[in-house]
Amino acid sequence: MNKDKLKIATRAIHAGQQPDPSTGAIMTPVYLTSTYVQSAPAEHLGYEYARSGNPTRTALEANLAALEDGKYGLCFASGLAAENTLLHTLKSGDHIVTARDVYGGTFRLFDKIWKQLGVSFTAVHAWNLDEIRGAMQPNTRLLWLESPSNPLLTCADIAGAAEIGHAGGAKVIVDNTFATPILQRPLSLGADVIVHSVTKYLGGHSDVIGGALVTNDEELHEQLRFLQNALGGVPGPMDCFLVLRGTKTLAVRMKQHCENAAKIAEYLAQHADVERVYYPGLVDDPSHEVASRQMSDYGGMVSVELRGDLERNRRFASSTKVFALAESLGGVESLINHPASMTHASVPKEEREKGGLRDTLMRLSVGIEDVEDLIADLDQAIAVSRDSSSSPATVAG
Ligand code: LCS
Repeated sequence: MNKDKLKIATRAIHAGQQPDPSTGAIMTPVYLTSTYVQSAPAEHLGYEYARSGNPTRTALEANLAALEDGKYGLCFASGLAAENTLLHTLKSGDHIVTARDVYGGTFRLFDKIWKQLGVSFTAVHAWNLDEIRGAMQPNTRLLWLESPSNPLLTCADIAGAAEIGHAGGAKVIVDNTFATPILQRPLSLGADVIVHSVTKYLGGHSDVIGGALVTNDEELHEQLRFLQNALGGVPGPMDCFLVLRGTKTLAVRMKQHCENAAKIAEYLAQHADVERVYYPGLVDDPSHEVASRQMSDYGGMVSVELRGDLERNRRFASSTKVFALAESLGGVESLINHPASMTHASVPKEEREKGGLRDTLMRLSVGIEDVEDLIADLDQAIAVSRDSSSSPATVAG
């Protein structure tokens, strides 16, 4: 049986993992060790020091690479550590073209860290290929996409954008955190590197922070592997174990996230109090066509604005009982988040608005609870939020 040909739900459970040769343990052990004994100087079993390598991490790196149809995977202490390591392939004078609508921390990394080090960037509406083409410069080294994007859920035409990026000599990066490899595999669409916050769907249970990079480019992988060790932003073995456990159920979880999110998007779209729903699965969503072409389903994230002002929308976010008001996403439990004051507070208001992110927007990470309970919860929160006497003093964040 050719293991490379196994379907993704099978790969999710088995790739990168064999029963432990010494005991037969079916689960990859958590190798809680910082060093490995050598038989003679520089003679060892492939592991020297746990920043450079750890067998639990090796299993996760192989698992994530297999899920993305990639040859090489590398894991990091967080999604931002993965991104920052990738950005270390650049030098002063280089330029990035980035989607405007990306996770606020990604924007902050470009704007507050790398810009000071001489790496400039141009933010574009990545759903518009002409805008991407117009932003490319002779010194553009990276084209950075996030699709679907956080939090507006816009989708970039990855194949079209990759052609433009490559024609300009840039590597094409896709943050695939929202889609996961179950719904979208950007390497097959022409991307050079996939970025993940494994904190989200890959981990899936809101109990771990982690990041990953996957590529098919051997030379780039060797450079990234050097940087992983030289910069040192690696995950611990227990975190790798938790993510390995998470990916085993990724396929079934994504099915339920998608099914629930589609029903919630439909429910919100027909509600008289709703100003706008953002969900690529809705047929009239601007990203529906491109999402249908490059994704197998539309994901578990839905954004919404209720009619009325910011206070009304804040009351809504503070009134849900099953949806917890919190940062993060992609876990089994449903969360609600106010991007302007929480996940995207690090993006200046003017920049947020240029990208179409309004202060009234709320983002839902739809979990895998019974969807009837989720809809009933949103329904009561929308009703409560009509009454300004229930106004909370502040929104957490
Ligand atoms: N990429 C995307 C698309 C993200 O949503 C996040 C975090 C990151 C990268 C960074 O990953 P981390 O370092 O947190 O593992 N997104 C968050 C969010 O929307 N709420 O809290 C964190």
